[in-house]
Amino acid sequence: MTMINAAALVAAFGVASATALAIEPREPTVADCPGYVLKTYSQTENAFYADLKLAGTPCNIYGQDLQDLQLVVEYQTVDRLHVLIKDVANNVYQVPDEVFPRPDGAAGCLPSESNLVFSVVTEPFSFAVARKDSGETLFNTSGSDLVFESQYLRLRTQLPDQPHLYGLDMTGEHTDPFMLNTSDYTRTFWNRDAYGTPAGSNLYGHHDIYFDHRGDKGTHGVFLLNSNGADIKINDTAGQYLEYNTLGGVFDFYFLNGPEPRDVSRQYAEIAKLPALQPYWGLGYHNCRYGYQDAYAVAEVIANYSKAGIPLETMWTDIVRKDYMELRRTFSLDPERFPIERVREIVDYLHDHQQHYIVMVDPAMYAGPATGPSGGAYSRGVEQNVFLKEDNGSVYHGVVWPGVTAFPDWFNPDTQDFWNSEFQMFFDADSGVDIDALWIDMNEPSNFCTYPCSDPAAFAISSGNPPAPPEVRPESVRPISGFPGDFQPPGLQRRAVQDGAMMGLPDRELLDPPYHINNAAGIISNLTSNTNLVHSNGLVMYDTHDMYGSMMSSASRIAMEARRPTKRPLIITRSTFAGAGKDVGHWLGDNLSTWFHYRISIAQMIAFSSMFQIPMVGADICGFGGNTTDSLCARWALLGAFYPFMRNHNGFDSIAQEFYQKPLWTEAAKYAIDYRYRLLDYLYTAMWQQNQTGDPSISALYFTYPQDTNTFNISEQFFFGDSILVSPVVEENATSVDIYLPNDIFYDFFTYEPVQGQGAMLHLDNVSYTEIPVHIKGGSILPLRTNSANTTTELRKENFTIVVAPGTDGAAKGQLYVDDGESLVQNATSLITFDYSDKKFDMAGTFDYDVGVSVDAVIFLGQAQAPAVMGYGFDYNATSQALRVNIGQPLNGPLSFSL
Ligand code: MIG
Repeated sequence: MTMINAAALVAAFGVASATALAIEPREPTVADCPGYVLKTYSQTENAFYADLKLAGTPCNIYGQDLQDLQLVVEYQTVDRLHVLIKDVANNVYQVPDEVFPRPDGAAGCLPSESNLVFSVVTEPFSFAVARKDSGETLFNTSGSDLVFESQYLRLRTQLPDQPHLYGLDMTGEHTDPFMLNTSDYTRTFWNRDAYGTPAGSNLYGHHDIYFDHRGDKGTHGVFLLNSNGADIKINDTAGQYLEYNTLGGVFDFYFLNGPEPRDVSRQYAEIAKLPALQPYWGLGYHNCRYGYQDAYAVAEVIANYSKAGIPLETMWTDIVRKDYMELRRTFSLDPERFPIERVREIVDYLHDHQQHYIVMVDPAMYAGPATGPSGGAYSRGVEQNVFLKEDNGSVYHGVVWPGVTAFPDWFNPDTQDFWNSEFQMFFDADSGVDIDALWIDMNEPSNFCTYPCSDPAAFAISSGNPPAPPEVRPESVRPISGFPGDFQPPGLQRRAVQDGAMMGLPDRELLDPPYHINNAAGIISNLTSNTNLVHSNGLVMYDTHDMYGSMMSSASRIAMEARRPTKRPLIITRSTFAGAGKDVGHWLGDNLSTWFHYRISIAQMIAFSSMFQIPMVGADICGFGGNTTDSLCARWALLGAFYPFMRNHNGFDSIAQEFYQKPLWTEAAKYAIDYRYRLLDYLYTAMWQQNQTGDPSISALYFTYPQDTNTFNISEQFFFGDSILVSPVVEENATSVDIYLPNDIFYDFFTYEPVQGQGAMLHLDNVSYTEIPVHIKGGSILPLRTNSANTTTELRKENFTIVVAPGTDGAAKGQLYVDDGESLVQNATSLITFDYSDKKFDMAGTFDYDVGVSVDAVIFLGQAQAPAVMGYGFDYNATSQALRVNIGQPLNGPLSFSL
């Protein structure tokens, strides 16, 4: 292997760049790039290493071509293949382990055991990944040359025609609400404050994973661990392809075999980490608004909910327009409108009534003198040296809500202490605002100051030149199998963090790189903190920008745990990077009160739950910007009751939309919260299951019916848990909806009547503004609370009713997980399983957590007739074909009986 040291590499670049630029007669394009050739390789039992050498004259289009790369291929598990293409010298920035801990692939798996096969073409270098059993090619880069430059990476994979692709973040693009477009389409990663979540633009998150669903040929996933800005282009001009264009980093791919969609979710969770389990109360109904004028307005809202009889679990307070902060400064209280005594009264009142309180925290600290009860966060931050800095060592200043602000540097090891202590001071239960959970915003990070603040011309710069599609080359594939195993792999270490020194390749154009991604805000430094800022560990914002929100999330989780060490933190963030779900949940940002945003929220929620492993997700119910309408807000209450995170949130200049504002909304919301709460343990169990295994709690129809091609592009229906199919009405003033029912047996959730799905659309009429079509999938058993309650604390005192919905084979299954709902470490838990087959019902499992309630009844659906004799009393309804068996026994041990 040729290893060259960092200094030599830098010198080589200097020469290459000077020469190339001096003699080049015309602007080179990507088509001039020479590609790489695989020179030497070596292998171990489960890994393959190769040297890649630039195959000709550097093209240096958007930076400088790297001469020497290393390919590392690891068979990590039977279903996961890791393919890393990086520089030999390890100078190029890679996502740090502290932000995204790498999965432990050390144990590895033998290629002979793997379900995936890796192969390479040596010249020009390309690689492919295929399924072992069917030979189906999943990924194949032979159609165009690899480009690996200091500020631009490109790799293209061929795909089958008309592929069914999902993921790569959800941008709200209205022409393809769910399945990715396959022609002339770009998805951009560059986290951005995106008011109105405009269609077809980069929004708040960076999740570079796609699911490729090929029906009966299976589903697989491709995850690229890279945090740099990127355009992913999907097109069909040179055969169907998907092309990565990133502003840097390395190609760090994980191929996930599936072959079922849910397998891909689980396999991704092994890399991204399992999502945090949320407190039970966090699944209750939340109300928020930007613009409550003072503490009295907040108190009034709480009182009005109670007067209207709408269960309010949690009241939220925002930052500005007189919301709780003084002059919108984080860690301050407005002394006139939100005096600490009044705020504490509100919090105490809420806590006395089993309700909760949440406020917002923004990362940018007001760069001014101390004010308010715990004012002075900025001066403490300066003293502790925890803010992002300019080259000259002075604190970097941007402009956010409070005015001139400084941004915490989450890579600085002292920032966590600073954050913990600011939280302790401001939110301390004895003297501060005793919040139960946290809302973090503006952490893309957002900056109102356009770059460069004095130069409006910067706005003009937008998308880059799309590279010309090269010809498809014939393959000369050399499969790799049976590694001999006598080779010692070279170290895979990323460079150690060096204090102060800049990390990553030197001499890059960090503020406005030559390749322009399709950032809706223009150049990458616009409306965010400057991308040439250097973190305390030497990493630059150019590379780390998209992780800022995730890092704030992790730091905030630790700070919340420090305040209440025994309780699960609930944190809702706007900006996320891959893997954020292990710490936080997410709301879908500044949507508008439109039917488009109502509908798209379903696809977004499906993506966050089943593809990105951030299952605590929901959109602002009734819409954030603009004015909601009577039917939109009523329908949104009904749909929002099936978001894992159910919150009504509204902008300051919109009409009021708290559910009690209109009788229709009140009626819809009461009904919605009633069924949500009866289903709350079912939802909690689904969330727990995802926390244990990565099985998604919200999913698309094709997850359950992967062979049914009609389901592939359904984005306005979804599964809530494994068993509940939700099919909302999706248009203004409509009282009907066409829904798809796969060829399977379903039961109406509200009437219990069986509905045989025909693999066809079904027209539903007379769906009033306070109703939503919901079906139970045959084969399921649901644990429901018999009655709803006003708070989740009261709900936990309600008995259960078990609903058995037999499948076409007459059998059904379900489970119920119960614990105390909020402790990080549980003393006792119960995992109760339900089974129904051959007319026999069985409840078994563990019952260690004392739920303290009873099973009122077991209701069997789809019963053609009443049983002749039974050990229990029962009621039979011939119309709905539901048989209710009255049990009335404590839920503390097994139960079995036959019909
Ligand atoms: O620039 O805190 O997405 O939910 O109400 C707007 C005020 C700042 C954006 C959030 C929104 C919140 C608002 N914030």
